[in-house]
Amino acid sequence: MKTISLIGAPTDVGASVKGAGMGPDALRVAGLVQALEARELAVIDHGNLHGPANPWQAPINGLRHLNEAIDWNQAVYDEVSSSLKLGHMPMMLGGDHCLAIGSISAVAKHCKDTGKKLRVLWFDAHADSNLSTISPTGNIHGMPVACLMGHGPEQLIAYGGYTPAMQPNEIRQIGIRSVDDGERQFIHDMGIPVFDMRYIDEHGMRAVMLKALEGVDDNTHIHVSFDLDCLDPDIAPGVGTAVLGGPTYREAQLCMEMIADTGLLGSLDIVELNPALDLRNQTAILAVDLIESLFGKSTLVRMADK
Ligand code: 5AB
Ligand code: MN
Ligand code: MN
Ligand code: MN
Repeated sequence: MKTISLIGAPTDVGASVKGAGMGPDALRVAGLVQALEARELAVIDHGNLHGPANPWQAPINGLRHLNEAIDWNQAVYDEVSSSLKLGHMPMMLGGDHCLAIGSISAVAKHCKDTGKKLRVLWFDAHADSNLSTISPTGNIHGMPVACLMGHGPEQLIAYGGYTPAMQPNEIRQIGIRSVDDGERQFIHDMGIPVFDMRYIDEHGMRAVMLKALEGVDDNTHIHVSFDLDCLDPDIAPGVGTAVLGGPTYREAQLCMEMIADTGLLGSLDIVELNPALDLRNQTAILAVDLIESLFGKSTLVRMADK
């Protein structure tokens, strides 16, 4: 039986909208543990990590709350690493998306140590590829992809003891529709593969996921970093930085189902849920619904083979 470690990281130090710190508990209230147990998974809920409070300060040298982000990511790195060492599947419950620096650094180190190939599937409305010099906000939740690729403050780029944690060819970004000018250049220069909303509109989600999963094999560890603002705000209003025009309910389900079919999911982040902006916890409930599909709950009724 597969064992899932739930790791709550209740902070919004990387954002400028308050509330993401309540994400882990809203997911628990929405029935996350029970839903996973119903999938015949063993669940260990490690509760919530502890870290510095949000000092709510303006950015300094283009970075808001750097020291707090360093500490939170160290806590996430340590907990995700120990979960992986035990052979469990870590599920990091954010919290804002800056926490993916710690979680993916731990996953990348694990892959390096065990000789696995890494494939990160980054679902997001945003590219999260800002640098302190180009970010319009200084918010570190807009910078995790750049940090993981070795571009960022030195304390955020080498949790595993080396940098970069990840190469551009190890990530696929899906659902992107809000990119800052500086980020556009960075993504281009780095060669990060992006399936933006226009690409999804033109080719369809099935084609996108087939491409995003191209090249994975039995030795691949898939990490899903799910920023809930990837989803259309009509179905997922409980996020701090909503952007019109995201994937529909069915498109999102299809993504989860196609990942489940690979059997290669190794770790997961669920981030950017903001219960203070949600309506009757609907975004958390939707997240749990999608997670069920990611773990193989399928509505598929097979057509009789002819
Ligand atoms: B999220 C913005 N690009 O850098 C910035 O929610 C938004 O983790 C970042 O994707 C959104 O502040 C970060 C304007
Ligand atoms: Mn994000
Ligand atoms: Mn986002
Ligand atoms: Mn956001």
